[in-house]
Amino acid sequence: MIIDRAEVIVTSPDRNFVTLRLTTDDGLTGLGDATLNGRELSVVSYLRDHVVPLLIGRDAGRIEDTWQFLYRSAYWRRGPVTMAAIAAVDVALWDIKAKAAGMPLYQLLGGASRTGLLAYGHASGQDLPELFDSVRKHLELGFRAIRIQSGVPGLKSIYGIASNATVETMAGVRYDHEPAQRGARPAEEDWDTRAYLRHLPTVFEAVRSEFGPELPLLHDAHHRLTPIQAAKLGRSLEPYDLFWLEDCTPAENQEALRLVRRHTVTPLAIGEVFNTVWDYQQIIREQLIDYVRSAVTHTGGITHLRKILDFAAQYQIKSGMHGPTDISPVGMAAALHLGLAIHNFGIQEYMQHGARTDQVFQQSFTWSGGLLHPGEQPGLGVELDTDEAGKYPYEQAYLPFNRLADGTVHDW
Ligand code: EZ4
Ligand code: CO
Repeated sequence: MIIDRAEVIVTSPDRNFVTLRLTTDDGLTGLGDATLNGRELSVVSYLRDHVVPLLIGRDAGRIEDTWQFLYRSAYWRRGPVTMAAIAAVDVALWDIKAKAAGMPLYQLLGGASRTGLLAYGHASGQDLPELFDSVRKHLELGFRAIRIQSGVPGLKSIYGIASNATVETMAGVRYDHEPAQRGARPAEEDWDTRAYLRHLPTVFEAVRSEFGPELPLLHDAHHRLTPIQAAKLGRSLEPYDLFWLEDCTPAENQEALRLVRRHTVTPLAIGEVFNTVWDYQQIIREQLIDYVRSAVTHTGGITHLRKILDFAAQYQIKSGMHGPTDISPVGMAAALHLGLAIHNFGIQEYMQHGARTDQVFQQSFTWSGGLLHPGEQPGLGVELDTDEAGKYPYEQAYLPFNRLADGTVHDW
């Protein structure tokens, strides 16, 4: 099993995706997701210009060795571009190994630890009627856990609200948001922390009284709070029994979470923008979080994320892998195989992809009873239709950014 070909495929069916396809001398192919939302072409260059030439002629079976070689031989370590590129190679090699073994990847990772993966969807609304409608639509789609994002009176446009309301998917109509917008410049959104901290508990109170105490509810503060503001929010949401409060601070300063923990028992999830175990070292060891948000795609692949999650397991910290639409179907499949195999699975984020995306990527996962399953095809269970992919060339798109009322740039 020698790597014979390595192609970097960029396609933009509903949004931009970067996929690495490796082919071995005996004709097996493996796919890896390298999509970094809003910075896609930097990973394309990292792969095409610096990694692909090193892969040709390597033994496709040597996954750990290839990971260590790509990480250490670059000298410049870590970072989202590097780690997304390494992730794509790693996942493509796992795909090939599992296909060679004739097994779905989760079998190679130790076999299933559960029958399926609890997944949460994104409900949102500018106001309560819109939000309730969105929650109901998600319940109809079979979700058994739901993230709640709400507009804040006085703020025009904020993270997490479905501004275009609906997107067509294979399953019908998706009712959630897609933050990256096509165009030459990032969109500007506005933010007011005090207004948000006042408003959000009233939203959760209304949702609990409408939908009852049992439904697991989540919320994403999306890095916008200081530690003391995060502590206050966590405490004020305690009566509504959140499954988790996500990214309450940016957590680049890991010890900031100590202050949050001291003041609230609301469970915390962090890490979608992290890319190595070193970003987690302190918050795992000091048990400052409850869920690891990293995606396979952004954390050096299955090889590295598994090490993070095994470390987390020693502290009863569980997985909560990032699963927005900017994780491609290939990255989602990798998450599902890993999540099915590990013992400390917590929950999987699941935003459905658009219908065009599902045509570019032929997938074999299943969704039933609120649970995802990666399916029984050998490997990841995803194939890329290059003719379909070729119909959708790259389109520049950026994530938005925030400004406060006085014009200061704020975390988005
Ligand atoms: O903003 O994936 O929990 N999910 C999120 C996402 C991220 C986007 C960034 O690319 O925070 O919506
Ligand atoms: Co998030």
